[in-house]
Amino acid sequence: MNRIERTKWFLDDRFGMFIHWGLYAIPARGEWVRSREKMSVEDYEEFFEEFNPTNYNPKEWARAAKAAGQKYAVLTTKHHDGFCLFDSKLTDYKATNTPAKRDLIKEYVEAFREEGLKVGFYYSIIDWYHEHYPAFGDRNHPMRDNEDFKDKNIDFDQYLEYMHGQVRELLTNYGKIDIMWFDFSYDDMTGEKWRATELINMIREIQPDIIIDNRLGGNIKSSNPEIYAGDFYSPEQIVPPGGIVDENGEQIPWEACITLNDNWGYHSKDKNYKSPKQVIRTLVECVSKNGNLLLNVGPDAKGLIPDESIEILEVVGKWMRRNGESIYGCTASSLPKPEWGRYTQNGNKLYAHVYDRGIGPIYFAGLKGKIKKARLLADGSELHVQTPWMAEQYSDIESGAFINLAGAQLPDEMDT
Ligand code: FUL
Repeated sequence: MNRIERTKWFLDDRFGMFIHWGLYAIPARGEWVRSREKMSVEDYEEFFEEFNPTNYNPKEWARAAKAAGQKYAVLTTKHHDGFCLFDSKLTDYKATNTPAKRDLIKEYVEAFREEGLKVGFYYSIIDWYHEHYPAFGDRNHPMRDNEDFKDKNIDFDQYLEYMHGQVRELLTNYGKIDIMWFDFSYDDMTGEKWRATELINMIREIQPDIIIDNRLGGNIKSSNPEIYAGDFYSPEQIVPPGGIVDENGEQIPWEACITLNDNWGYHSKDKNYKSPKQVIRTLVECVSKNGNLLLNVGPDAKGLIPDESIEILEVVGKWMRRNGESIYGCTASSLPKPEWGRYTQNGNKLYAHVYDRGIGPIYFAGLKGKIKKARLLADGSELHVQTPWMAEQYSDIESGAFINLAGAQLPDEMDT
């Protein structure tokens, strides 16, 4: 399988749930808390001893994702703090050794599969816990200024063995996995420092169809398959203007990952949530540029997705039930970007996402005589293709068409 074949389902599905969950849900100040607050091993250890998410029910997560119209999910199996949600034989720093005493990844995989969703693993190649992960070589390491760690005997190869070994475990012990989402290479850490090519080859051997993100390093925009570093590009907190193409101008699959508030991991004080309408527009924005949206939730220490997030997902789901056809299987349109909103397209069906309805009919440049019929997607009702009075005096009327939205009921969050 090549990249195009591998990513077919992914680009059709368009919308997924990102889940950041780990010990950091207890301090509830985001997933970087250990580094940002330079917490010592001992300080952080408290959360390990306490971790007991009694409300963890991944079936509920899966149902929330499905009801929102999401088709796949990606969960943090290990974030930068090194804590493993899965029962790794290679470490004691794992959920089965906390009061939780459960392999949280196993339950996640089973629950999401049961709901018919595709399953992805986030795995951090950064590790602030492992004794052979270089504290002084990583400007984000919590121990970076701690003199005790300065001359520590680090054998990075041992860390690489561990990291590769854990990826092997993850892809061997949980059945078929659809996405491997690595995070992240930086600065001078080119892919080879992580032995990325070897890692990717191993992954392909175990799970030939899996798709892999680009964060092991390497240049994803290169058209040379030898140095090609993953299946899709993963812009963070941004929808790349103009989409993403390689050096030959070919489309590269991409997925924007975006938070619902301003944090990935649970943050009890961060109430800066996006509105459902902003989320829907972000999803449309991605698809209108040939991309996916991976929308994040950060469950709390008990294992519950915050109510605010659930409420947003419900509204998005309501919109998706009526308008999902304009998202799934859709791509960018080759038509020029309209002044009033965005287009998505599936074959000869064009979807007009109208953000600014204005007054009077809306104008479709370049489509004169090409619109067979027009329907309001939300309820299937008929819309009229109509040339307004005196339209012949408008400058580019020759090539365009008008659709009258008068009388169309467009509820606030359903303005497609
Ligand atoms: C970043 C990480 O450092 C964040 O914590 C988060 O996981 C995000 C998706 O990727 O690079």
